[in-house]
Amino acid sequence: MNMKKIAAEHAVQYIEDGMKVGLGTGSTAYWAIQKLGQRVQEGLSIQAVATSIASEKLALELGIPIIPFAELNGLNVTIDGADEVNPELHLIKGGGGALLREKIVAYHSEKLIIIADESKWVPTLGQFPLPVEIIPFAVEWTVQSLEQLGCKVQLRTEGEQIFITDNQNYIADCSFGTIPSPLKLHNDILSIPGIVDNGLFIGLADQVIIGHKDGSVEIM
Ligand code: ABF
Repeated sequence: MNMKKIAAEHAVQYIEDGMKVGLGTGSTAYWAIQKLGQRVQEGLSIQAVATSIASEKLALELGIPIIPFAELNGLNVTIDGADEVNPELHLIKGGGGALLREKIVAYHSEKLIIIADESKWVPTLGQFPLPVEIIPFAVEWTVQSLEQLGCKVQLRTEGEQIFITDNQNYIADCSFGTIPSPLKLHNDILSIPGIVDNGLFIGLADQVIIGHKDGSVEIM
């Protein structure tokens, strides 16, 4: 059973004619975009924005209309993946490198539906290294400031090169091991100059759909 696909296809059932929809990024959101594309080809009428260049490209290939942000006053719903989800529905996102666009789009959505396989459900956030988007200027100092918050920092690479986000920034992957106070950490990180945003999504998710090995979905 493809747990990501099951969760994604369940979420797409909630999309109705006329909705303004945010398209997530990653291998789970991929299945949601595929299913939405199929529904659009069958006659569903939606307007969409994407959280990454990759998702926008996929959506356009499938015939999903991508609308300029200036022409939309917010969104009805966004469907996106996550790297970790805790029982309060706080999230770690950004493993795919798109956390900033994902957070902007989530913030402007009436509803954020998170889709994930069962491995993403955790009692406490932090096992997954927290992605932090940082600007390249004085990156060494920004990394030092992050380390002072008690994590080990790895600047993300892609092959031999430093990974560059869609916004021309870097990603620092910060291993905390455990994050007992996500809101405090979120605010502490954002107080460091040079940091654009981080992958903690606090109070943004409205619903989480988990796909299980046996083919069932669980809705939180
Ligand atoms: C995006 O894709 C990210 O925020 C998250 O990092 C990632 C989830 O990965 P996947 O769906 O590929 O498992 O939603």
